[in-house]
This record gives sequence, structure tokens and C-alpha cells, in this order.
Amino acid sequence: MILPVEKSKSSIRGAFILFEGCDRAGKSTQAAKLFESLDALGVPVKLWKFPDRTTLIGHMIDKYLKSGHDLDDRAIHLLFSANRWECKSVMKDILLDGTTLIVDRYAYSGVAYSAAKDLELEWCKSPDIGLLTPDIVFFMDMKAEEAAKRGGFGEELYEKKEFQEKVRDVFMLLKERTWETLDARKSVTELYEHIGKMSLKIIQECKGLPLKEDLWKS
Ligand code: Z5A
Ligand code: MG
Repeated sequence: MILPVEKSKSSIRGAFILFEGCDRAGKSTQAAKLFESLDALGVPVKLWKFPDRTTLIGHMIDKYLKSGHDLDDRAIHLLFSANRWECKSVMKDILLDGTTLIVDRYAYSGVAYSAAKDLELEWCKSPDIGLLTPDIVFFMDMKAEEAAKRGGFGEELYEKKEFQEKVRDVFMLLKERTWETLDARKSVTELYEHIGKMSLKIIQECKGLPLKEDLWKS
């Protein structure tokens, strides 16, 4: 009798697709567009956003961002990181279940915004060591003065041009092999053409690969 071969979970895993970049670069726009088109194609997919403001830690972060409440820079950094850790096991289950996860901001934002406040880069990275590692990072690159022309800039705590330039400089230091840097000044459609193609490719490539939980480990 031939027994059915049990599929190892890692052989069908989904891809971890991340959007990063400074404020108003178009991350959420592209993440939503990618979600809609993959969903329409019948690809199992979920959209996640950090900070995840729906959790208890997320509520504290939301309050901080909206009120400019005076909180120690290291304390808020650790809260952003804790917000990712509290979501890790659910994100892992989603990916191992074969569902692609589109994530809007993650640990790179965590480090970029805190290091821009002059906290040491290595200290900023350390609480996120060992989180899930994205398979591809679409870095939406744009200068702060261009971003400022877009809607909504200036409503939350970090949305100041000089600060955003510092954030961008730190992002540049964090670039890795998995990063695709995109010129965020291009049109939504033009950007999406590339993002859509690259995402389908990475979804295929990841299917047989183990999930990585080694962010910044080496
Ligand atoms: N933060 C942190 O400090 N530490 C952490 O660990 C994490 C985050 C995870 C809130 O983030 C803050 O938290 C953020 C970083 C910090 N700092 N600030 N401020 P958020 O992700 O919640 O922020 P947001 O409110 O979603 O804004 P955003 O992410 O900066 O914007 P975006 O998603 O990149 O852009 P968008 O919403 O897609 O588009 C912005 C506008 O531009 C909108 O009017 C669009 O219609 C328009 N748009 C988009 N694409 C285009 C193109 N291609 N051409 C022209 N116009 C466009
Ligand atoms: Mg956004």
C-alpha cells in the first residue's frame, strides 16, 4: 500500500513581503494594491501593518504617536519591538500555512526612527534579533521634501522634514541583499508593475524554502 506523503509545512509556505520607507512614500498604497491583486488571482494572502495598533501595546504606541506624549526614546523603541514580538507566532503560523504575508513597516522602521533620534544603531537592532526575516523588502525611496508635498504629512509626531532625512539616512545603512530600492516618485501604476511581478516571482521561489527566523542574527 502506498501511504500518502505528508506535506512538510515548510514546503508550501507563503512569502514574507515587506514594504519599508520614510513617511508618505506610498507603502500602504502599494501594500493594499498588492493585496487586492494577489487576492483576485486566488493567491492566499494577508495584509499586516506595524505598528499593529489593535493590540494592548499597539494602543500605547498609537497614543504616543498621536499625542507626542513624552516617553523615553528607549522605552518607546522597546514597545515598537514588543509589538512585533507579540505578533511573531501568528505571523509564523500564517506563513507556514501557505499564506503570503504582506507587511507594511517592520523592524527596519523601528531602527531607522530610533537611530534618527541618535540612539546607537546596534542597540536599536538588538531587541528585534531573531524575528522572522522578510523574503523581499520593497524600499520605497523618496526625499522628505518630495514626501512633504503629499497628503497628510505633518499630522503625527515624526512627520518633520529634517527628522525624515535622518530616518532615510539610517534606512540606507540597513540595506540588505533582499532589498529592492524603488524610486517612490514614480506613478502608482508604474511602481506596481514592478512590485507585482517581483512578488509573484518571490512567492514561487519561497514555496520550497524554510522560513527564516534569523533577523540580524549574523
Ligand atoms: N514607527 C517607529 O517609530 N518604529 C517602528 O518600529 C514602526 C513605526 C513600525 C507611524 O507609521 C509611525 O510609526 C511612523 C514610523 C513609526 N512615523 N511617522 N510619522 P505608519 O506606518 O502608521 O504611518 P502612516 O500614517 O501609514 O504613513 P506612512 O506609512 O508614512 O505613509 P505611506 O504608507 O508610505 O504612504 P501612503 O499612505 O501609501 O501614501 C501617502 C499619500 O501619497 C497618499 O495621499 C497617497 O494617495 C499618495 N501616494 C501614494 N503613492 C503615490 C505615488 N506613487 N505618486 C503620488 N502620490 C502617491
Ligand atoms: Mg502607511
